[in-house]
Amino acid sequence: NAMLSWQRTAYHFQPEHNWMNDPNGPLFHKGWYHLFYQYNPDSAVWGTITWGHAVSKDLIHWLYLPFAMVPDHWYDIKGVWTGSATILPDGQIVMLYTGDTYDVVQVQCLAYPANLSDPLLLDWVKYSGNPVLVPPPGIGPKDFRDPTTAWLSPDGDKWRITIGSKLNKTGISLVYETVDFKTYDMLDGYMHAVPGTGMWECVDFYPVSIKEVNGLDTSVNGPSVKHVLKASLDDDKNDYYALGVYDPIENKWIPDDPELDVGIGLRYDYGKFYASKTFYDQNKQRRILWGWIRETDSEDDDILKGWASVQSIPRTVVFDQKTGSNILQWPVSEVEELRSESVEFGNVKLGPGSIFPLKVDTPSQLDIVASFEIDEDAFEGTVEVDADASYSCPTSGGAANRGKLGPFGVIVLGDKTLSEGTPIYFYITKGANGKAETHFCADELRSSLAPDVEKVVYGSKVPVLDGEKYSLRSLVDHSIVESFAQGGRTVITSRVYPTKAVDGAARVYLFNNATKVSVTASVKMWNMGTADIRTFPLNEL
Ligand code: DQQ
Repeated sequence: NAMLSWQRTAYHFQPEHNWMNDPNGPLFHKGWYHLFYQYNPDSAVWGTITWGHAVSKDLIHWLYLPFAMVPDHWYDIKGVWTGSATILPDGQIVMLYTGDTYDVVQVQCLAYPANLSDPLLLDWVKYSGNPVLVPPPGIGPKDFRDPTTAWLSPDGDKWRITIGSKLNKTGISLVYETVDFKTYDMLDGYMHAVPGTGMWECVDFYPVSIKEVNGLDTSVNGPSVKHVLKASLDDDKNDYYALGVYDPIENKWIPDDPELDVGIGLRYDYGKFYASKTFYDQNKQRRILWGWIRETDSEDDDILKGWASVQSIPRTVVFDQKTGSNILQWPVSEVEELRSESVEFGNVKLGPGSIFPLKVDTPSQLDIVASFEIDEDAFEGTVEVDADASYSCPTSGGAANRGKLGPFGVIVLGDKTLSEGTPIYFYITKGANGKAETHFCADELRSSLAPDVEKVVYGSKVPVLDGEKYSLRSLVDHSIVESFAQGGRTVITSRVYPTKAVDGAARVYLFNNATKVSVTASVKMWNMGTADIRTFPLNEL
């Protein structure tokens, strides 16, 4: 199978070889975006982790740099684990990360660039007094990891960080205060705790403006600000967030809606997306989110391919001023640099049970924007008494399961006969009370003829407001499909491994598999180029 080479992505960040997991310490410095990442130099499976390092001018084209940090001290010899960067007002850069010690205790460590005037930040110094934090009394030695970016305390004279942990089955976030990043005081209590959510990995905590569309630096707070608290749940390997308000005096974060608290409510992504991290991009005044997207094929195939995992296309994050109850995620605009020829299909009428092939040149590298309007009369007149109130994408049986008002959407990475294909679609349910709910799903059940890859249906509800069309955007890149509904209210990332619908043999379709309603679709698709991601020739420095 030629090393499964067609699965390699063309414009997602991934190392040349071997295993990658969490994004670490993203930052912008002297004209370059820096991405560090959990990396195993020895194989395509997780192991003793080193910090890989790459830089980019535009978040799309990347140069691999030498490792930033390797496991070489007693306090990180079992792995240089996840961490975050803080840029201080005077321009200094502070990196805090978790070390896995020789006796398997999780400790926090400090590192900084040897030479701030180097735009590439090639050399990193580990502080001689490391570790700077060890697990506090009552916290397990293996439940103390992934420090956040620091924010300023209310007086502006101290820095605060939060670190995820757990007590029995309650996920918690501990907060520490420091002046110099070398010595710390733990604040009383927790910033937040949610029973039943287990260990909180890779906590993220940041402000979003409820009035402006620009991003906010991590220390900003005030009346027109809400705070996002995110935890990566070790128990189910998904990233959950909630919107709330941070009281810096009490050092408490209170969720806007306790029923949508961290770990029991909203997810960043209803597919594969984990251990994510944001940073404030002072270059373009925006907050950018990165996430680790693992493979869902077998470990044997990963070893055969010689690589595993990609990073998501970086996404801007803003508060959704229309719903007021979620964030919006959207691919950074730079990804549009990769767009070349486009094709457009306007007003395609899709009767119940129809399918419409779309012709494109590079079907495995696409940026698809589609919107759908449903036939109002049929919609108004339709009531589903059994009310699919319990409909949920994961248990629905996928796009083959027909309802009166759905599914309709696109099929990507399909072959000529649709023996393979991944439908990305909307499914509307309407109860006897006339109340409609829209679900956004990605169906992998027929995504691959290969037997040993995960094939599930992903998805969740998506708010669709009065007057809005049903709209989606999908970035297709060989073995990954990242899909955004309603401007980024609900997001689904799928890894799929077609065996026939590969490269130029793949096809794209519009479909409407509803039994009752007709749909009018408009779609625009761009061929996506291949990003330049390569080793930086250091001798050219
Ligand atoms: N990955 C790192 C940890 C983190 C986990 C180790 C999340 O620091 O908790 O590779 O994927």
